[in-house]
Amino acid sequence: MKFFDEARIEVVAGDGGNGMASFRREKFIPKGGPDGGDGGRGGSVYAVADRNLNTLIDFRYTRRFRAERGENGGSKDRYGKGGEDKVLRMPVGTIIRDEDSAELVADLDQDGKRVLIARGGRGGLGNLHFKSSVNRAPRKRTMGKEGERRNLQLELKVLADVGLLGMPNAGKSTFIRAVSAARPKVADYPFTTLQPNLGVVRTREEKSFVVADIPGLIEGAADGAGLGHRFLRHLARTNLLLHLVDMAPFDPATDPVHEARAIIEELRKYDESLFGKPRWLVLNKLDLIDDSERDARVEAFLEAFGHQGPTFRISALTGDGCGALCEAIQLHVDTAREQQRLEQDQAPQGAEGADDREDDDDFDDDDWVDMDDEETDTP
Ligand SMILES: Nc1nc2c(ncn2[C@@H]2O[C@H](COP(=O)(O)OP(=O)(O)OP(=O)(O)O)[C@@H](O)[C@H]2O)c(=O)[nH]1
Ligand SMILES: [Mg+2]
Repeated sequence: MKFFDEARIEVVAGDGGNGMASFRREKFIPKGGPDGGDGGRGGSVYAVADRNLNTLIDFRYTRRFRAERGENGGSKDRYGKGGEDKVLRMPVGTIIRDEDSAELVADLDQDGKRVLIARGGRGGLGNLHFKSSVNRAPRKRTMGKEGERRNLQLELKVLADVGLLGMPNAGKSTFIRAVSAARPKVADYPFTTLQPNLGVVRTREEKSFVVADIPGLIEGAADGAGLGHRFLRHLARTNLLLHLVDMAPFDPATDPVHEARAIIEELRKYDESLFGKPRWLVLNKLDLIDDSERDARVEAFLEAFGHQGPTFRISALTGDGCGALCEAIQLHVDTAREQQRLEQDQAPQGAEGADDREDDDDFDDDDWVDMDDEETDTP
């Protein structure tokens, strides 16, 4: 599965309907007043985050989306019907940018979030509006405004709850295979994983979390060694990092403590906020260590490495300890999500830029249309 997904689309909101200019004509009222109604507003285009979607593939095929035009106003005070809105469903995690201005239009980071991406044009005014004591028979009306038209760039940044960190060969991909349905390639050479992979771990029927498996890091990654550290950006939105350590390296000269410290150092160099995230230590490949030695090796490692925080012992290959680890992760993720929900509820509402744009209600001079300049059905 490709981690990053992109698409380019064009959205076109509906134009507003034109205002009408007409006069009442009734049998015994020879000179009726103005009765031209307003045009309807053009439909707008909205983007809505939908957690049931997980790719932008739909937007690769259909690239142009239009909302309906507003109807023109009619005589006899009839208002034009508003055009229907167009609603585009996108996966949670989609980031929408204006391609021309590079402006961030929306970050659909929560299920159900709805953002206006192209505003429908306002309907024109009928001549009914221009009646005054001095002008009882106005012959003016206005045309509907054009709907907004935008070129947008969509980028899906899948939201993983947990990120895997570790040297190449630590067993990250083996772990994600053990606990999820994801099937990244596993092999006994470094840099098997070249693209991030996601796995959904289901701990109960209604409970799950997403793990991101990224390519391994090595000492000097910040300076470009190995694959560099650019894949760390995929972990920016996670709530928890699992630091996998190979406790039984193939080469006996490799010191797990040295390797583990190197990872922490790369993390520190990369980004303060990633470095500050909750990080759990996961000691892997314990099946390769003899029963009689295991406890002593683990204790010696912990003492030398000095990790503060939860530590787990597993074998990604046999699955030993993976169940308990996933239970603990689920609990942590649930708590973090609850915390985020509380913070969101407390945050001031309506900070969503695009939805708050001023209603463009003013008509410019050149919007005026005089009935005398055009063919109409006036008396
Ligand atoms: N015996 C044993 N072997 C393991 C365990 N976990 C992983 N391995 C082996 O270690 C090797 C590397 O595993 P991967 O899962 O590919 O490691 P990785 O961390 O994803 O490596 P990169 O993608 O290269 O960064 C493979 O040969 C696995 O079979 C374990 O718990 N026990
Ligand atoms: Mg791998």
